[in-house]
Amino acid sequence: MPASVIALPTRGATIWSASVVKAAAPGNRNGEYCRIVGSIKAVQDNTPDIRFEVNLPSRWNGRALQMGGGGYSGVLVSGTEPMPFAPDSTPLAKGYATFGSDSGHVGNSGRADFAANDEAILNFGFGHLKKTHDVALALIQLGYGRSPEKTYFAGGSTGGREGLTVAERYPNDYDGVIANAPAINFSGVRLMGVKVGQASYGKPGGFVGLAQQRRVIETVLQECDKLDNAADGIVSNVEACRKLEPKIIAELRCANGQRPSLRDSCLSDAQLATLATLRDGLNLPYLLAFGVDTYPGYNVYQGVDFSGVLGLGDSPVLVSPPSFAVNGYLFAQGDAYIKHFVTRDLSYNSIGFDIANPGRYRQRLMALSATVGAMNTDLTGFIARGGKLIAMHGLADEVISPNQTITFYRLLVDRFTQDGVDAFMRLYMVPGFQHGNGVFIPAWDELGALDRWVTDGIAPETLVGTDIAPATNGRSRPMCRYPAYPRYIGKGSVDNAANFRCVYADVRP
Ligand SMILES: [Ca+2]
Repeated sequence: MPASVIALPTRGATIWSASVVKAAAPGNRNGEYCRIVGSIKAVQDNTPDIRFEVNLPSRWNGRALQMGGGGYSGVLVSGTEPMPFAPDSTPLAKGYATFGSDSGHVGNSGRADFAANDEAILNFGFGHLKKTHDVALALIQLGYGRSPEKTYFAGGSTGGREGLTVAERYPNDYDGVIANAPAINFSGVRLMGVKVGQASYGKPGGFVGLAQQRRVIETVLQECDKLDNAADGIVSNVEACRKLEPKIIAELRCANGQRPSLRDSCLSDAQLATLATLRDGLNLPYLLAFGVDTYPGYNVYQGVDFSGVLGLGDSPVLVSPPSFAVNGYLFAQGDAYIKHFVTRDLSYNSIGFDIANPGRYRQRLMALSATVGAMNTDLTGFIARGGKLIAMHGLADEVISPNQTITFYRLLVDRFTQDGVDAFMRLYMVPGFQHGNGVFIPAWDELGALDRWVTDGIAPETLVGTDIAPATNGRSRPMCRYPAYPRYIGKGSVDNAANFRCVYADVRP
C-alpha cells in the first residue's frame, strides 16, 4: 500500500498474508473472517516497522474497532481477543472489523529499550494509532467496497491513554472511544514511580514490606468496608473512608514510629512517609505539556492493596535493573523511563534523579509529555463531530492513579461545563477494582453501551458489572456514574446489583 494512504510520514505498508480463517478452525471463537497481517515501513531505516493485524469478518456489522495496547506495548494486538472486562465474547465474533498493532516496536511490555529511537517513541506515543487506522480503513474499503458506518477505539491502561490520544489528535476518525484506566499523564506516573522508588530505597527503612502492605489494606477494610452499608470486602464509599485516614494511620503506626522487630507488621515513620509519597502524588515546580504540573496520588488508605503483582515489590534490596516483583511495578517502570526515555543513559541511577529540579532534562520531560501523553483537554473536535467517550477506572488502582482520571474529568467540566461533558462523556469509577485485578473486577458490555449511544442515541446511565474476581465470581454491582458510588439498601442479597443504589459520596474530594 502506498504511503499516500497514510496521513503521517511512512514508506508505505506491506501485506504479508491474507487468509480466510474458517469458523470451524481449531481454537477459533470469532466465526469466519479474513485475517490480514502486515507492516508499515518506518521513515528511518533503523526504526522498527509497525506490525499490524486487520480482521474482516464475513458477517460484518458495518463497524470497525481499533484495539489498544498495554504497558510499553511491543506485542501485536491482534484484534481477535475479547474486550477487557467482557470475556464472554469478542468484538470480531459480533461482526466488528477489528485491528491493532504492536505500536512500532517488538518486546514485552516491560521493556523500554525502543525509546533509544525517536521515531519509535513517536509511534508509541501516537503515530502507530493513526498509521494503523489509515491502513486498516483502506483495507476495510477494499474488502467490503465501503467504509465503516461507525469506527470505534477501545483500550485500557496504555490503551486507555491511546483512546484519549485519538480523541484529542484524530477526532474525525472515531465515532466513539472507550478509555479504561487511562495512563493519560504518562510522564507523571513514571516520575511518580521514580519518587516512590526514592522513598523506598533512597532512605533507610523506607521500603514497605509485604506484611505492612497487607496490614494497611486489612486496617482500611476494618474501618471502611461497612461505610457503604455492605461488609463485602469492597470500600465503595471512598470519600467517607478518606475522612478516617488520620485514624487509620494512627492505628498502623508503630509506637514511637519505630518498628520494634522485623516480625512486627506495624509501620515505621519511614514507611509511612513512603506511603504518603504515593498518597500525595507529585507537585512539580515546572510545567509539562498541556499545562500539567501535578500527578494526583493514589487511594492508599481507601482500599488499594499494594501487595499484589503490580504493587510495591517484596524486597528492601534494590536490584539492577529493578524488577516488578522485587522492587515494585511503579518504580521499575519509572526507572526504565528515566534510563531509556529521559537520560538515554542505561547506567543512570534514577534514585538520584532530581524530579523537582531536573536541570538539563527538563526540556526532555516536557517534549516527552507532549508526545506520549493525553492530558490535552481540547476535545473540541471530538465533541463537534458528535463523538462519544466512555471512561472507566478502578478506585483501588495501584498503577494508574484514579484521581488523575477524576482530575482530568473535572478539567473537562471546567472547560465544557457539566452539561457539555454529559453530552459526550461517561465516567465510571469502580470501587475495589485495581489495575486489572482487585476484590471486584467488573465484567460489562462497555462496547455495546458505546455502540447504543453512538448509533441509537441512548446515553448510558447506571450500568451493571458482574464480578469476575475468582473469590467472588458472579456477584454484581451497579456501575455508577461518577461521582456516585454503589450503596447497599440493607435488604436482599449483597451479591445482587438490584439491592444497591448509586448515591453521591458523603464528601466530595
Ligand atoms: Ca463494603
